[in-house]
Amino acid sequence: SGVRLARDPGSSPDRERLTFLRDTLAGLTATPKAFSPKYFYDGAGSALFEAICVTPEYYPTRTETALLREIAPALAEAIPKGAVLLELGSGASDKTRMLLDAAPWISAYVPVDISADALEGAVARLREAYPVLAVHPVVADFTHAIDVPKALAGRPVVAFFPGSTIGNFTPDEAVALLRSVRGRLGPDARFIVGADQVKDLEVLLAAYDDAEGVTAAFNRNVLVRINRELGGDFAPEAFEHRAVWNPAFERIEMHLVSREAQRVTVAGQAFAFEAGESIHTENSHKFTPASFGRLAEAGGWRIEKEWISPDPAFGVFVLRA
Ligand code: AVJ
Repeated sequence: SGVRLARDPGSSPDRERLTFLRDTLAGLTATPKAFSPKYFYDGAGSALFEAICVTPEYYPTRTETALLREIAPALAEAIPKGAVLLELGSGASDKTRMLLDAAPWISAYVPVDISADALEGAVARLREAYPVLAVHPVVADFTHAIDVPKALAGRPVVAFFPGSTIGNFTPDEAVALLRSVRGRLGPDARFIVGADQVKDLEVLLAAYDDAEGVTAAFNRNVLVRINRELGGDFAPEAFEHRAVWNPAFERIEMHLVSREAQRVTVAGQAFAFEAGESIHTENSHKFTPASFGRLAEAGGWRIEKEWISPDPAFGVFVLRA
């Protein structure tokens, strides 16, 4: 496609592959074994995530989208004239439209995503729908690079972090991310964050283990990606998809559980799995308004406004530095 994507200047496809390799080998050596959820999002993984969003069980996307549509006029009040909207982990950029429509005075949009494939499609669609909006896509791991392009310097910035992606971080990591966004965007910044809420266990578990098996395929896709990009020999079906609630940390965990004792090789290194041994692939923390408020405060922000949808509860928060 004709979409030009800026890259995190500190990165290149070679370095990204090496980081993926190093993190994967470290994760397979660790006890318990674990991967970072950011590696789910190659082209196929981003497409599988979009497919999860339309399963009947996965309520967060449609719930947050409906909430954003409803509160868009109030959110628009938090967006200054001429603002740059910077989105962390923008994916398909579908929810962004709610803000662009409610605040047509947004002058530029900077979607940051780890998946070049997801960005290309999203940007092509956005440029068509919003021809006067300046769109500056950046391919980057947003935990490393969240700078506003130089051409847009001086304009007020509103950061947007929907989808409860903040829940994929441990509290320490989330605080570090909140602090770094605050540090880079300055004292006048606003941060609009979506954060899924603690709720009925059956509803939560079903959302991460849909009947059609889309989430299972999403989870196993990281093994397919390791095989292709790092030279691995995982048999993805030899691992069972499992979603569990961890009450101590108030989070859903996804695991890939080895169905039998087996050996797997990645980049020439062998790793042994016992029957029933798991790779911890994702945390999805769930919040209450109080627990999210404590997190935001530890990250250097205060909650200016908050909205929680009626069941299933999902929160949208406007943070001020
Ligand atoms: C990336 C945070 C939106 O944790 O709910 C969906 C990813 N994982 N199903 C989440 C995901 C399993 C998702 N977010």
